[in-house]
Amino acid sequence: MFEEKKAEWLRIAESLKPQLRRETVRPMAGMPDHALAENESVILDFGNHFVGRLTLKLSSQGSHPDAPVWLAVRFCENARELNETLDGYAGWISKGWVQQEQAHIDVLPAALALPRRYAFRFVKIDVLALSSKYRLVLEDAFAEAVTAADDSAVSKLTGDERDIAMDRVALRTLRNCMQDFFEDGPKRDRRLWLGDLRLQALTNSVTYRNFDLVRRCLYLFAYAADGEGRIPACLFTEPQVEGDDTYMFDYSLFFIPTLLQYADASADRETARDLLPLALHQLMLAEKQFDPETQLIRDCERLGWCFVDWALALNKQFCAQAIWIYCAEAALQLKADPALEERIALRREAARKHWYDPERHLFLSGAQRQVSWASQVWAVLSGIAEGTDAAACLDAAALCPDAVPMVTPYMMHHYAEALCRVGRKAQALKVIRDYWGAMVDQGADTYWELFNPADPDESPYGSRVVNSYCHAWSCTPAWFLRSGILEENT
Ligand code: RAM
Repeated sequence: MFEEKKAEWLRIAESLKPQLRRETVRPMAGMPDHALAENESVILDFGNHFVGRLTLKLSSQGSHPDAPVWLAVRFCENARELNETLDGYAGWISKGWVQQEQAHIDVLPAALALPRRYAFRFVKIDVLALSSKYRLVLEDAFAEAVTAADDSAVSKLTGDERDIAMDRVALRTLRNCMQDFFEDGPKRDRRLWLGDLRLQALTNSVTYRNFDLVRRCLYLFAYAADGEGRIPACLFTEPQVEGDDTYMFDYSLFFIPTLLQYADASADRETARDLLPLALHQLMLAEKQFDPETQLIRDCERLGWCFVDWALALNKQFCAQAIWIYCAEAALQLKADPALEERIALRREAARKHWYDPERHLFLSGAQRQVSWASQVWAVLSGIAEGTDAAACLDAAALCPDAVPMVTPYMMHHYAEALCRVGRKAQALKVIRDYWGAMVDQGADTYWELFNPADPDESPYGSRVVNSYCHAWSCTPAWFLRSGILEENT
């Protein structure tokens, strides 16, 4: 499907590939004031989070080096990573993501230019071996930092100091994820994911306003759609653009609101027109998941069939229905369709009838009738919860200790947005200050992929050593603080 369009879509995407801005940065602290002996370590602190390539200028002191220098170099996005180790790693994603190198240098002086791009604030250098006849001098350390973002495009935020600090960290997060495309995290996975793109594009529209980059990403996804026209959850761009063989019910559908939001923010109606058939096609593909009798979505056992949040215990059935409605509403804004409007109404009604517990004011999910925060949030955002039920279900979740909690900034974004929807703007601001503000209090320069204040070791991957600490989907405080959504009269 859409095969005849693919070459042109790729051409457009590649024509929008950004020129990266480059800046040379040096450590603000940690450069050693003496020549290093075997087994010594140094920690260079670059003073902020950067994405780039590191060069170390090395020389020697003492006799002519009679053995190679053997170094280990470790890159850490924040200070807590400095104490983490790969020993006994039992996570289920590749430990190859941990940002470390080893190098042997035979001849000094030398410039050791590490070839990989890293995301870091701290660089730890361990001198694993020298000979006793010489010491190692670290003459200089610098990195060429890269981003597609133009800092000068962003206006200054005024007002509450804590909000300004939260906004600064949010901007840094988004900026450092803005590379050849909107990456989900410059440490990991360094890929374009649709769920992340949606929130990046939203925040970009009130900050860097780099609409070409959003447009490029929309076209990359369009090109990466498979033979059935299904948009993958994420894609690779190297060695050539290729969709990942991972599909998520919600992520494919989020192409629709992402396209709508882009068209509204950039006023580029032409792209919306060009990609509309592909966007609407995602709704058609989702039809298979519905029971035509009940108008309810069928649940699915496959882990990750629908993402919603990284809470492994979360049942996604209700959220999937709600997200379909949310995306179908976006489709209506792109193109009026009375038949679709009718289907949305039926599915809202079916969801209410089947999953609402009016006594407890809660929306349930799955055969086990699970209570989760996510279901209440999506009930609000989709309009399944209406009138006073909307605020009531959010309140009821707070009173339900067994409700499956939210664990990612991605889910917390949707919670804060749901609070705004029901007019609880002050509460939304409090949630943002408590949640993202707590990361700032813990010294974050950029926001993390995952933050559970109740469990600092939480990781969806079985080990926090592979967690990412500059993660796209957590950049939205800048959107909340700048878009006007928190203002009382909006
Ligand atoms: C992880 C990444 C990414 C996210 C997916 C669903 O692999 O954190 O950002 O979108 O999960």
